[in-house]
Amino acid sequence: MSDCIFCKIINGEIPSDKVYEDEHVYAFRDIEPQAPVHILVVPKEHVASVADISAENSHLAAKCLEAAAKIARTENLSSGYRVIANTGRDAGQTVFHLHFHLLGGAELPAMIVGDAV
Ligand code: DGP
Repeated sequence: MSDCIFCKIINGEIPSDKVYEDEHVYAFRDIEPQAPVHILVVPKEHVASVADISAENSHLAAKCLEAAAKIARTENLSSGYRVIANTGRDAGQTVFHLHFHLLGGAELPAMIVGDAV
């Protein structure tokens, strides 16, 4: 999608601190980190949110989670991490390109990513 910030990051139009890339997935460090390790794992194909996952594209979500597990190993998050997909306005989703926040590197607070209600 031409006006999607994450599509522009994937295409290289906007710079990012890339940590992982494969055929289906691109992962980069969040610009506003909320933990010592805060990485966004996104499918290269534009899917707006978890609400748009279907039988046709669910393999992309699976690829993202597979990549998240790999990245967690390379980032040495063996003591634990959190994977979050804010979905829709009430959940605080601000970028409507499916993304999984991978957070770790410290003991995480109960609420993280997006404002607590
Ligand atoms: P969410 O609120 O779940 O939609 O998370 C969107 C995240 O995207 C938020 O933590 C900040 C991050 N973000 C937004 N714009 C950029 C950007 O241009 N570069 C990077 N690296 N992260 C961004």
